[in-house]
Amino acid sequence: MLDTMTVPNSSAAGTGTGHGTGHGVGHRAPLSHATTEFEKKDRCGDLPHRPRVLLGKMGLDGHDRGVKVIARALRDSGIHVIYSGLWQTPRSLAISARDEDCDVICASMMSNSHLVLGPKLVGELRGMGRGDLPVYMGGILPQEDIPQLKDLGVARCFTTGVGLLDIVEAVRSAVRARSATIGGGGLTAQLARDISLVHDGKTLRSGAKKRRPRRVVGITVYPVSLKKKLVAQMVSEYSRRSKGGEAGFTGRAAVVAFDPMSPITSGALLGDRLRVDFNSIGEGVYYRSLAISGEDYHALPEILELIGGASEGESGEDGAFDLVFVETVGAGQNETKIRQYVDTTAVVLTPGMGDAVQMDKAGILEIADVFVCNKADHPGEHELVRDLRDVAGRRAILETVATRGEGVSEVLERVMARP
Ligand code: B12
Repeated sequence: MLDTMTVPNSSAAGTGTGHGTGHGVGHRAPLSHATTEFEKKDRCGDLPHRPRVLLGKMGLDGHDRGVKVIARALRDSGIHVIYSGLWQTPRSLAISARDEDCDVICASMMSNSHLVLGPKLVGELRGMGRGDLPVYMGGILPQEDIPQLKDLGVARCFTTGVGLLDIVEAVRSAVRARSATIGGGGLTAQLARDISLVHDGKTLRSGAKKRRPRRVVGITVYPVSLKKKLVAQMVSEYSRRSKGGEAGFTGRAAVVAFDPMSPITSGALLGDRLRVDFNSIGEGVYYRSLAISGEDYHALPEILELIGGASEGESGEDGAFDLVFVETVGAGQNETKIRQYVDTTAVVLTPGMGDAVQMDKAGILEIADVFVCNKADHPGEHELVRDLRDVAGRRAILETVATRGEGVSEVLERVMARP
């Protein structure tokens, strides 16, 4: 069995072929072949917990090929990977790592800004009380810069050509058994740790405050839709209204986003943060990604209470989390369990999703309190709304174009209203 990465095209391995040679396209692999092969295997089952890795790129660096190859290899080794996307700042990466309770940050640097941004990331983590979190850095790192990066606090450096199994091993070596308390890490870091422990069925520290948030909204999709962008927009809108002192909008908003865990490796790719522009949303929002098998939401009630209790009694930027969105894995017609855990369920649909007969089948459409037709600017929208009217009864049908923020306020108002 194959237990390595094979890269038929040498340029894909990033072995140093530069732009001068046409980006290294010497020999083209046939399009019928994947450029990489990697055996899916749980390489982390022996660790105290599934490693959680934040993979990110800081600064104006658009080279995302390598980071995607790493993300897949880590996922296919049983690791939970949170990919933050491009154009992150040292601060946004540090916040993500703290909120997601990661074991390690893997920063991929190809824009020659490693000597500036790497140390800044280390500084941000220390400022947040999570200086214990190791920063690994890889990509185009000249050998002569590596001692300086290490002196400035970067734990490990990797250069192009590093094997994927070596990266998996490095991530494994960063995993330490989780302590129940995080000294000096502040309320949010502690909340993140509490959630990890509860989600993994481990013992929670005594004295953790618990309170169910004022409003818990489930957001699910059928069959596929851009719900993440919609949630990001609603969170932004909530924050704006709450800061403006609008009646009914108090405290802060949080998101718990579930993604599927591989039945083969137990790995997961938690890509939800990609859709949320944390640089503009600010730090007030707590966002947490979690992997689950099927519809196993057994830990959700306690997680919700921990979020609600975490900042209870605090005010302003540190105020309590009064609204929590729960994003489900979605896309299954009979994915209906989430209804038991939330106050209101919004089902997000998109035009062109299927014929009207599908609408009459039992399942996800029955649990909707609100229907949201997203991508309402796409062909087939009128037909979707017409077909939905036949099954919706008195339930609201709202239209949004989440990418432009259109219709978002109406959805937020509807899900906040008491049934
Ligand atoms: C493909 C490529 C591109 C593609 C990018 C496609 C994409 N979506 O990613 C395109 C054509 C768009 C591009 C554009 C540019 N590129 Co270019 N590009 C490359 C090239 C040829 C290969 C990169 C690659 O994909 N490798 C394959 C992947 C699988 O490997 P990898 O990225 O190296 O990742 C591996 C390892 O490095 C490691 N790794 C990477 N990150 C991390 C992180 C951690 C924590 C760990 C553990 C490991 C690790 O693991 C991966 C798997 O082994 C390199 C040269 C080279 N041979 O490296 C230049 C290169 C990276 N590009 C370069 C430059 C300058 C540019 C441009 C600025 C050119 C220009 N003037 O317009 C633009 C900038 C684009 C942007 N928006 O940022 C320079 C960077 C120089 C530097 N930093 O000092 C390089 C090195 C070329 C050179 N020799 O000058 N580029």
